[in-house]
Amino acid sequence: MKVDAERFLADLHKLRGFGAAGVGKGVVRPAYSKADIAARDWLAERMQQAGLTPHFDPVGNLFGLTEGRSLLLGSHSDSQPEGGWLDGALGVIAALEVARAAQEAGGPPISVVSFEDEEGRFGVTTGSAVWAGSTPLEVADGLTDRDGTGFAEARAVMADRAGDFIDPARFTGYVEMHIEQGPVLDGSGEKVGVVTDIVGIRDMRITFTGQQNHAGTTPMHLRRDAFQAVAAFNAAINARFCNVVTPATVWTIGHVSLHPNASSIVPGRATFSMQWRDGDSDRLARMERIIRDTAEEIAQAQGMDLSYGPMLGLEPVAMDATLRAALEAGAEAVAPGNWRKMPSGALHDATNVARLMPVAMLFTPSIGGISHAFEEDTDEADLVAGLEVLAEAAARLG
Ligand code: HGY
Ligand code: MN
Ligand code: MN
Repeated sequence: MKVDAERFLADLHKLRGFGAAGVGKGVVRPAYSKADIAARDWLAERMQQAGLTPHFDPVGNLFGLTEGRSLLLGSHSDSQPEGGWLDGALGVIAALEVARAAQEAGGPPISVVSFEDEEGRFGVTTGSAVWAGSTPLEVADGLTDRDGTGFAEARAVMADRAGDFIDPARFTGYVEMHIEQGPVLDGSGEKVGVVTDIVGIRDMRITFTGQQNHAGTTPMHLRRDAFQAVAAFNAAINARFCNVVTPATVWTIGHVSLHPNASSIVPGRATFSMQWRDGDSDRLARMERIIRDTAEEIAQAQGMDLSYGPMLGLEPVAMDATLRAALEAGAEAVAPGNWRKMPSGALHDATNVARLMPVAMLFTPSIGGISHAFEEDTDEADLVAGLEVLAEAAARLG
């Protein structure tokens, strides 16, 4: 089969038009938004034109199916609240191009998927987590986004398109191409990364509730200021994690909501996201203990009530040796001596799909290591090199 680089890049730029925003090539295309659904409808059309049968499942995952058993390629086409044009989109459009080229060449059989809510408006990689059974649909339906909208309500918007969940036995394996989203390949000048494993993650919301009060009349020593509790919590865990983490461990408080969020009111309530990632499940568990103990101590010391949202998590996952070997052979063919094996610090749908079938991933460089930001970008020559590696690997596996 022969992939068409121009057709691939044209489709990638077309997808960027859905939800184009901000500076440069930024997009705002969160799961189930108008832009996300319009992009999925367009993708379904492109799948049909490529000779695939489009199929939406009950959570909005879009498959482009070929007949019989096939390799599955893809990623996600939803974005972060502020995202780049390649995160997820690259893997979906590369999959579409490889499947299209395979249709034109009369094989091998390749299907395509764009998972829904990979970026976790509701959970963590929600669409693939439900398909793979890591999150039961009833549990997902109880999740809410940061504005309080429920997953059940959000996915209902696509109900008129939805068929059943696709039987994973249709697929022999899953390969996901993605931008690296970090500085390694950009720093080394290598063209391709073949992923060895994907880190694990834990994510939960924590709420401190104190006493809302007047910011002028309430003496400092009488305050129960929920923001001060968050600030103390953050300082304390940064210090306590020192004994437990490695240089590869990461943790983030990425969303803080203060109530009522006004300059003349001592905040009575603070809800914040606490997320941590590492390649070792035991370390993730030790960090959880520190988080919970620290939150309890601070709540006690500062007169706060403490509550937790549901704890979401995915375990670290190793890539399948056979699929990985096909990607390594593809990388060596396309970029001889100029690729590397590397772990993934970002999470991907492949983590969930690994419960259903063998999975593997390849990375292309990210300029400046920037992602989850409008500035995210990759040289088009590197995007095309990645596409060629994916096609090579698919041909070998086919
Ligand atoms: O956050 C992640 O690692 C992924 O991009 N959802
Ligand atoms: Mn992604
Ligand atoms: Mn992402």
